[in-house]
Amino acid sequence: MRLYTNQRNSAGERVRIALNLKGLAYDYVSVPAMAPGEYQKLNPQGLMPALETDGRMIAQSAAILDFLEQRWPAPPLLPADPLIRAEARAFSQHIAAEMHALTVDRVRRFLAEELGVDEDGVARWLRHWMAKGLAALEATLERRAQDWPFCFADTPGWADLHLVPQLRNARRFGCDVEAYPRLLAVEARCVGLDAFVRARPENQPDYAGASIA
Ligand SMILES: N[C@@H](CCC(=O)N[C@@H](CS)C(=O)NCC(=O)O)C(=O)O
Repeated sequence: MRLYTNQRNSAGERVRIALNLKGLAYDYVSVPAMAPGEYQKLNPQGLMPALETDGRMIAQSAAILDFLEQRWPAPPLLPADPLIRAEARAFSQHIAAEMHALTVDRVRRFLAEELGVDEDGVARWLRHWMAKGLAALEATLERRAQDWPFCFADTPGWADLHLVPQLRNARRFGCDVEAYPRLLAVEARCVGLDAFVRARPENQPDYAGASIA
């Protein structure tokens, strides 16, 4: 398998963590190192990550995670119980669709360069959507059926691999994350684990200093 990504690609970090948790080997392809337009030809969506396998290209981190989970069910990233599984998916989707999608680099650039929003305005936009999202995630963990050490299980999985890269982005946007103790407790349990450590931006071959995506 080949993962098209780059070090700062937080949606790609989700997939890197999943591959590591499942013990799957893959080749890392740094998209910025490709010739201009080459990646778009392989992945018409043009966003990172994408996974190449069996001669096909899968776009979108959620679709890739779904593929990995079905093709290599062990160890599972999703809870077996259908209700808890749905809750883990909803938690993760909130990060991907309601937080990351509104704060990603191309949105920040469009606000600044096309709509003329000044630096302070862009910062307010980012902190608004982040704070709203983090508050919802914290409340979700508070209402869980059980007080698991990770988001929805005794082992790290789907929700945790979404949470960790997003919390890092939140800090870089200047969000105060101290108001979310349950999120921080899960993060603290994840960050030292080998699967998470190996997926971090600074441990990727194309790392070139901290940035947000
Ligand atoms: N919903 C997509 C989001 C992908 C995405 O927005 N990736 C960003 C980096 S985290 C990207 O490719 N940015 C480059 C660009 O916008 O051109 C997923 O989960 O895979």
